[in-house]
Amino acid sequence: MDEVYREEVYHQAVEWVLEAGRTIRNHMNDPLTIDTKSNANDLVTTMDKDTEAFFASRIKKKYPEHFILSEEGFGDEIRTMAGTVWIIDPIDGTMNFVHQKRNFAISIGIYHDNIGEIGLIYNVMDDILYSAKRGKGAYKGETRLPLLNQDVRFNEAIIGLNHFWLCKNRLVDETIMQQLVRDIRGTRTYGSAALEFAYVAEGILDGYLTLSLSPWDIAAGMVIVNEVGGVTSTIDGDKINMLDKNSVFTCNPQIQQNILEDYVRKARK
Ligand code: 2AM
Ligand code: CA
Ligand code: CA
Ligand code: CA
Repeated sequence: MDEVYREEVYHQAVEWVLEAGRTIRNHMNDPLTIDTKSNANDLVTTMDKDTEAFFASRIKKKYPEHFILSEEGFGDEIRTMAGTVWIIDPIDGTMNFVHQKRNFAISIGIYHDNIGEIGLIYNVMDDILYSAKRGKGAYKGETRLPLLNQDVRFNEAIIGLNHFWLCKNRLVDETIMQQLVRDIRGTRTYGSAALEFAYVAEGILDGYLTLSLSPWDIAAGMVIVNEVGGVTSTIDGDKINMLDKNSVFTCNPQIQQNILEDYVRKARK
């Protein structure tokens, strides 16, 4: 993607994200229509749909040649990552949006020919924008994020981890994952994959491990984490496929092998 063009798209995307965030904040106390999707705990609200519709209409009008891959159905049927693709989660952390009224984010990754060029994760209620352009570093607001700590040791790591890892599940032996929890310094569960990626980039989490995420949960985060020297793969260490669901481990590279080889690989069913 041409640098001047990328800069233009970046500024436009930031403007739309901030505008969408403002709208969400202004309607935070409106009555919500909440539906469920795949199961009773998989929520979607009118705010998720309205926010996605906002992005889709703006993008289609200004960039008719771009594609949209998004959660709530306003995007395109994408079968290839060729060209410019906006990968959008209008509200990441819908359960937090509904129940906690905080700790949710707008997540937008802009990819060109399958390469992540722009990542934006906007913590709406805290008004904090994490952003990155490939090769240009990652930012929290106006502040450039430093490269990840080279000295972090496995037993000092704090890992974002959903509690389902510790319940009986189809992917891993939970007893080995319980041992991992004992061996590291601590775990956190924030309930927004995008924010957990942002925290890995910020260095306040050393990794984030998750069983099954969609492209829109991770597209922006991968660009941002990459810019501070972090790495993202499936839990088997394979490359992420942006057209499918993936298990995900994003982390400081210092702890990647430890966790994937010594725990996840042994726990893998
Ligand atoms: P969402 O809020 O956009 O659905 C919650 O731990 C994290 O997992 C959120 O980032 C959430 O994104 C994501 N997630 C992905 N698939 C989910 C599902 N089926 N149900 C609930 N959360 C899901
Ligand atoms: Ca959802
Ligand atoms: Ca999501
Ligand atoms: Ca969502």
